[in-house]
Amino acid sequence: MSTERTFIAIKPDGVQRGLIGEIIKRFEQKGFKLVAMKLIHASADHLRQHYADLKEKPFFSGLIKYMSSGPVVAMVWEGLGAVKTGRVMLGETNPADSKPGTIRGDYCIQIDRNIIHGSDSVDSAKEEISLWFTPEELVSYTSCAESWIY
Ligand code: DAT
Ligand code: MG
Repeated sequence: MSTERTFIAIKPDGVQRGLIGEIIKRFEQKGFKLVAMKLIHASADHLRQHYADLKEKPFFSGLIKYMSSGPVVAMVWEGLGAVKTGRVMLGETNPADSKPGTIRGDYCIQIDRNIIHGSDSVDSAKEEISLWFTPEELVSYTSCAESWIY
């Protein structure tokens, strides 16, 4: 059983457009396990930390304004290849380049309103998970591993 974890967040536009259930459904039915989830209206400071790598980009301030404009659904999903497969399920950063069947390919059209975040590496996933969740908020499936089929 793989315990690789990825941080996934439904952005404010995804929440406002009623896509929470659809997005959770895709990760759940794919076979990943939900290990943490919360609805949170994140502060601009918190989001500046989350997107620290992008602070020199021209779109940074717009990105922080958008991400702090309403609540987001922050989640941690676990399973074999969760980071890479999660990114495949999201599609490309620009929805215009995202294939139908991916989340961004199916539900959005603008790069600056692309409804969902997903960690891009195992290392960044670890950093993001620790930024958004305390260790106590992450459940462990290890104790029930025998009864899980994958
Ligand atoms: P991703 O979210 O696919 O990991 P990223 O980390 O490069 O992409 O950028 C983070 C977010 O910033 C992205 O989801 C949407 C926004 N963004 C990226 N490039 C942009 C651009 N050229 N103009 C406006 N927003 C952009
Ligand atoms: Mg990124």
